[in-house]
Amino acid sequence: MPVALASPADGTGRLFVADLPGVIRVVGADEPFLDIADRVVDLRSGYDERGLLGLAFHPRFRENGRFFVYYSAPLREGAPAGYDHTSRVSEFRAATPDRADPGSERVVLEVDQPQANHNGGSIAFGPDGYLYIPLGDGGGARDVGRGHPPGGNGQDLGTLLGKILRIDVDGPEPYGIPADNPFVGREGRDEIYAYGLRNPWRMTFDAGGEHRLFAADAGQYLWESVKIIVPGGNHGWNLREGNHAFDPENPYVSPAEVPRTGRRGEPLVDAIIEYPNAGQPGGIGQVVIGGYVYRGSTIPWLFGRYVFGEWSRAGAEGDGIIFAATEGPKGQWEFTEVGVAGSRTVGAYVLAFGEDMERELYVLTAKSRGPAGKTGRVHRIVPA
Ligand SMILES: [Ca+2]
Ligand SMILES: [Ca+2]
Repeated sequence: MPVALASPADGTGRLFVADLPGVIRVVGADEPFLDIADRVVDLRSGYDERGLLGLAFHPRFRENGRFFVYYSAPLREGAPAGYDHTSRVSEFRAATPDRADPGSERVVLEVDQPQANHNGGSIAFGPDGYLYIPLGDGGGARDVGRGHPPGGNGQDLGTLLGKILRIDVDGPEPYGIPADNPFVGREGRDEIYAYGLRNPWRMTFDAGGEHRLFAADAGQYLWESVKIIVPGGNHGWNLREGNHAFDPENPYVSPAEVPRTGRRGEPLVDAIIEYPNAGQPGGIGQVVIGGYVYRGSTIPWLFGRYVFGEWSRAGAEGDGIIFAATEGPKGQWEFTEVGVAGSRTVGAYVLAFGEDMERELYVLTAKSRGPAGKTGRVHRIVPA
């Protein structure tokens, strides 16, 4: 079940794919690059949001062999009672160009997870050389319940859940805090880069332009959205679901009055893309899947557009969709479905997207909802 693709700047052009149960493979190679399945929680075969969720190569991987993974580990000792598991970001090193050293693990950061779902995980290095880590609101639904404080994790600056973090993996161990992180010297955990996220499932930097950070944020029941992440910004959850108001006590109806500010009077950042979930009339699909701004050369009409996806139009058949969005004059992006070989769907669940060193794009799919089976595929997106 491929959920992340990464390509190091080592001149080889190799594509590394993270498989949910805990294996990293090089496309075209027989042997795994790294197998840490025994360090990942036991996954439920039918559906699971836990697993090996992210992979990022150090910007100087060619010289230092360092790379980072995000995975769901068994609940650590000392975690709150009744929690589900612990999210772990670890560093590993390559022993040879083709094989990582599984004994080289250095745990960088751990976050206890009250529920199994909403784990984010698509770690990425920014153009500033810092490591960005997306984390969902802890899980469950509505950002309430065990492990969710009054008002929710997304709006609570005292927790790392419901946030995007930014840390320095080249400074002191286990990690350093960039001096210009937005909550250094004021209320809020210093690791926080942005907040108010529900489940940022797939986050990427634009390889061109101003290198903006895009994150899809999976909605609750009504609204799927994509956000451009603002440093220190409050992206709304759970005061908002997408750009609509949200009421955790009445989650199937969007309240008429949309909040404009958070509890400290700070402005809420609007999503750039929003569409209705299939749970409401006219809905498009089940879960938004974050993609990339296309900066490749083989599909000129796509250049500068944000390519993203939908896990499944109807849910049961794995009829995923690919979209392309174009930036509008007022911060709202218009998007349209992209046909795939004459079809409106890719014929499988869309799980994630990937980008190679030439900035061409890939779509990662599976025909099953869970990690069982061998239907996972990595497709290159090419001109029709
Ligand atoms: Ca969780
Ligand atoms: Ca602080």
